[in-house]
Amino acid sequence: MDDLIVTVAPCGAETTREQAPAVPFTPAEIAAETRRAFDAGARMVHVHSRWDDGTPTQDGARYTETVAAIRSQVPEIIVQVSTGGAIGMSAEERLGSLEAAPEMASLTCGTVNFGRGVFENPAPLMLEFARAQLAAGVKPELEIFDAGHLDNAAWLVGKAPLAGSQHFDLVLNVPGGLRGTPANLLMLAGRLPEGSTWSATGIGRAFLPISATALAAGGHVRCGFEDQVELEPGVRARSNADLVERIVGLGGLLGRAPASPARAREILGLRPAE
Ligand code: KMH
Ligand code: ZN
Repeated sequence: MDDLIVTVAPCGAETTREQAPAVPFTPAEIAAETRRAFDAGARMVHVHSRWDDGTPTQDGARYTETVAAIRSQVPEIIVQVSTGGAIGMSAEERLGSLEAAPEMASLTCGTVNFGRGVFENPAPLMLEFARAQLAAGVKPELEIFDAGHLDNAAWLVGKAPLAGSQHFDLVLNVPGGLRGTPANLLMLAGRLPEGSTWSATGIGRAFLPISATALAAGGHVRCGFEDQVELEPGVRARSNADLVERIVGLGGLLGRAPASPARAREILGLRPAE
């Protein structure tokens, strides 16, 4: 079986308890959901921090606390923090998450309409974020929400050369971004630089078609309450682990099995865990 890296995105910045009653907010809740997701086969966690009432925050101390809780419960998992935060946050605020000393961090490669708002990532911000991540020894995950973002990523890598291979997350079906169709995913995957690694994220109803296409095409997959709250139309996921289990099951049918944590780090060009 070919190696599969499932990333779990347990809460994001936007998902509410009305949408997903089990969405975790506190460091302990996020760590417990991450443990269940790891046991189901997830090998990386995309972390957003929230205050206890669910308000999203990029506060460095809160991220440090959240990442410490995750590492104490799930020492093997790859920790990737968000630098996207929530719409309307300043660049300085968004970079607060790097204080948690993650192995990886997200880096969105362009501005995109995002529901009723605009997720702003102009060129100077992208460059500032790339340089901050390089200086901190953090590997970026280049987030692609639309086709032009791949051109922005190539420009960015020209200005701030990243060490080693590039890793992309192709995010489809954000309202305002590229629609979540298999054809769109294959178009993006076909345009990635030689030697890149990639995962795909199918937002909402694009969960199954995008995940299945990525698995068949050799990509990795991200899922979790940040991205979808239903296992299939009309069937709520009870936990992040339910979503991970669905991907691992689909992967098994398609000849893919969860990589060991050590192999996942090797594939992504990360240092072995201590
Ligand atoms: N919450 C979105 C506005 C990221 O984490 O880098 C941005 C986001 C992307 O979630
Ligand atoms: Zn995110």
